[in-house]
Amino acid sequence: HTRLLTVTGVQTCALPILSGVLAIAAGAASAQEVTLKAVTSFAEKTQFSKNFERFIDKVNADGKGKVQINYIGGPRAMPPFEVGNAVRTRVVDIANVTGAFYTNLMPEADAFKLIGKPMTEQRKNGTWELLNQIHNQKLNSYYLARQFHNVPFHIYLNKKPEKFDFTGLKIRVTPVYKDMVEAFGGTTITTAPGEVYTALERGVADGYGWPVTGIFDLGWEKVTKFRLEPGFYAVEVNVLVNLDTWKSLNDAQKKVLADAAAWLEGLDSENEALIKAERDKQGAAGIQPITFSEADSKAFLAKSNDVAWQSVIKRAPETGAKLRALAGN
Ligand code: 173
Repeated sequence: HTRLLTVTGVQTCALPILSGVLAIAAGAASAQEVTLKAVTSFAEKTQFSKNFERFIDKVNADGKGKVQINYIGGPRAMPPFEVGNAVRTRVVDIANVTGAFYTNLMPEADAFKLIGKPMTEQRKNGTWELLNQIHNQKLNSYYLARQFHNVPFHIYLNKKPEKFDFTGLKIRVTPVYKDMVEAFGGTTITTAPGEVYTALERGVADGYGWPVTGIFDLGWEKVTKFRLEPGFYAVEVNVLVNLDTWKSLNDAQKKVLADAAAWLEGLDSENEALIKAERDKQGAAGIQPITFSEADSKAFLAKSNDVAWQSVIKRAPETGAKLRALAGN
């Protein structure tokens, strides 16, 4: 009986020590759960933020005890053209942003639109690696994922041209469309997406560049008459992680993000159906396609491709040429 009591006494005594050790271990484990601050350069819950929001939900589900994402939001929190710099300076840890919004820091970002191969292929043939190196150097960031490689851009218009000629037209652009619109004689005004509606409503712009999907999100169907065919280039919205943040993560944390990134890139398989539905919806909203001959359409695509590569290569001769060789166009 005495022995038992002694044992009990020892246990009673040992327990606080043991639980103290456990508390330290638990403390260390919970210190390993990091929370990353995230922003998106597109309005929340709209086409080009949606999949990033699904990615965040996945990371927060799969990353319990390891890594979590705190979603600050979109352009109401930060102007789109500042997002690249905010990742660079670690004002945020992770961002959903298109290269068109940070060509000032990294001219090669203008080449994304010219690279339309699936990400599985880009990760095999060295494209991802080269773009990651450039992001490391110029944007102090890790190139975690790229979305929408199989979605084209279009020029939407309220005045109908006679041919592939934008002479006399003022068109809202970003760096994605600027060189090509000017090459076809148009005048450009660069704005963030948030200013497109007002520019069209007031007639400050006669048209705008935008992907085939997403124009209903901000009500642009109300101020859009035509969609010029064909679609051109490849949409790109990527997920960047500040490089210091990335390096501070352990392997398990990196794996949660890398696995979610592969899953996010896989969501591009949904785009074909989305594009079809969106074109139908635009038609139902009264937006008419403008089409010209097949030969002229081919020439339009070839010239759009060439002027854009020339522009990239002029600003980034060595890496631009390497990217063009990898893109094969
Ligand atoms: O038109 C734009 O604002 C733009 O460049 C873009 C890029 C990727 C997706 C959507 C829009």
